Amino acid sequence: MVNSWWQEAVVYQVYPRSFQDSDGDGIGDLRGIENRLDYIKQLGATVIWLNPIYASPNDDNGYDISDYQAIQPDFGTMAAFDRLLKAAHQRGLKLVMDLVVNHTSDEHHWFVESRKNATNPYSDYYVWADPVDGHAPTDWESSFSGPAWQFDQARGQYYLHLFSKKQPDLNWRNPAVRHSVYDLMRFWLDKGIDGFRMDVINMIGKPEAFGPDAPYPINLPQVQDYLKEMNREVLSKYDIMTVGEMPGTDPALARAYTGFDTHELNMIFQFQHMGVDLDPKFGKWVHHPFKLTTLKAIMDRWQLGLDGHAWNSLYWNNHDQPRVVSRFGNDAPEFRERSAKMLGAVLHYQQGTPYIYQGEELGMTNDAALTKLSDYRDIESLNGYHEWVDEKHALTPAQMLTGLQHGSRDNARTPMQWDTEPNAGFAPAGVTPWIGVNPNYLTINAQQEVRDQNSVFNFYRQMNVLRQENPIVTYGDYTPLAQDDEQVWAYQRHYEGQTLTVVANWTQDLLTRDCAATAGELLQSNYPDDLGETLRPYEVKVYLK
Ligand code: TEU
Repeated sequence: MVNSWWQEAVVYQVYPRSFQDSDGDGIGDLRGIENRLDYIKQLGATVIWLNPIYASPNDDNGYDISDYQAIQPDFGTMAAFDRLLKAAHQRGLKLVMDLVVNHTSDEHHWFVESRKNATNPYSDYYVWADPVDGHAPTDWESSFSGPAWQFDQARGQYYLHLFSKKQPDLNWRNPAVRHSVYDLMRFWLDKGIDGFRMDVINMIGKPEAFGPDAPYPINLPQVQDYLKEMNREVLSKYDIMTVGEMPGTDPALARAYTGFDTHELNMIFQFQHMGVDLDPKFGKWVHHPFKLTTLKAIMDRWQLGLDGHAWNSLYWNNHDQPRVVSRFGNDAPEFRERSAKMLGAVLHYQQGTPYIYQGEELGMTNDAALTKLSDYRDIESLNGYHEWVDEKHALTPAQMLTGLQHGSRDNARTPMQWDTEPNAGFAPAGVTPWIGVNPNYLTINAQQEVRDQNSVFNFYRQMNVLRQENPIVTYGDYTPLAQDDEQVWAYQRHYEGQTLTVVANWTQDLLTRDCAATAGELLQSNYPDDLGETLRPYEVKVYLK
């Protein structure tokens, strides 16, 4: 165990487009974030992670970067960034940036040059391959529908894009690419930022040759070589935190990437728990029921598998996931607050660094007003509709629209709900935000929740206070209890003679369980009193002994 500041941190994720518009263009911006730093501080978060704020043609909301050393004009200027960083640091808040270097925008000058011919200095910066029998070299599909290869007339070759065709994959086999990336990392680190969240960083290793047997580029062994080199050349020179976004990774691999003695990254974002409700054929577009025991078993494996060796990142939500209270909780008015608090507690009392996605601390829900295709902005959602409805005719428009309501990333991207003013206080009255405001902002908003001692906000704030006061919350080990229980999630933590017990009812039913009997003093709960063995709907109880 290393006892580093990032293990004791609570991270608050800000999606800049949707956080706070300060200049009335309907798009959130850096000045808006600066104006809201005190709110984040009040919540008790210690680190802010910003989604990409770099220059981008916005095919994928900033995950397609055309200049890593410039600020997206919609968000402000470099001076505004420097001011934000300073203002955060003045409040004792650290700032972590998104690093998107599996791919760039096709409008990045590296790619503009690269596609001209095979002899220029950037020709080998991307993953180019010759056609095989007049076709793409492999049958890989892009994450945003359609083939992962795009034919380019000028070069007479295909380029690889694991995401949109405006996101060509960089060729990490080329040392010049790696050193260009290290340079841009130093640019930001030398400004004093406190770390990076690394986008799909386990996809940067590509096979040497492409053909029917080439392995899909995820977790190839080269990834670890590159990360070790990056650590040696850059990361190890700064006191920072790093978290790699790594779909398709299990605890054993996570230990390889983030083990305390590994010298690669500090943490990863794993995806196994986000897979529980995916349909085998249609993925996130068809609602798939899951069992609580499945979800618990996944989280137990991560808790037990990393304990003492590596460090978990704990998340239910981010800008790619539907809202957790609508997904794993219950967003009906009578259960929303209780279930949001229960979900928060079950996650935050596990071992690891918790990540709170903007609005999660308010119990913000999926947006029931996203009913027509034209309500959506997200490239994955729009392409998914065309793939499943227009091309494959596998889902009807109505089925797909229902799927989008449950699964679209736009559920997380509707504007932050600050108050009951028009546009929920996100943008001035009369302005049309880039994506619609969830109409439930009149009842779910920060202003009311900050004032109300029983709000979801104040429950999260209290969790953060209790974490600071009780090292067991950070460092305790994890023992699952009642693993076969389909309705209750219970576990214990142990640390220096103390025991912390969490018991949570995941249903809207009244249950009776005896595991709370000898658990000690009630540290936190989402009900005003303790009925002992009785568990009310979505009740969570946290005991300390
Ligand atoms: O996401 C990568 C990823 O694996 C998924 O979460 C993705 O959003 C999608 O659901 C795949 O089906 C990262 C970013 O978080 C995401 O916003 C970007 O769109 C993506 O990379 C490409 O940069």
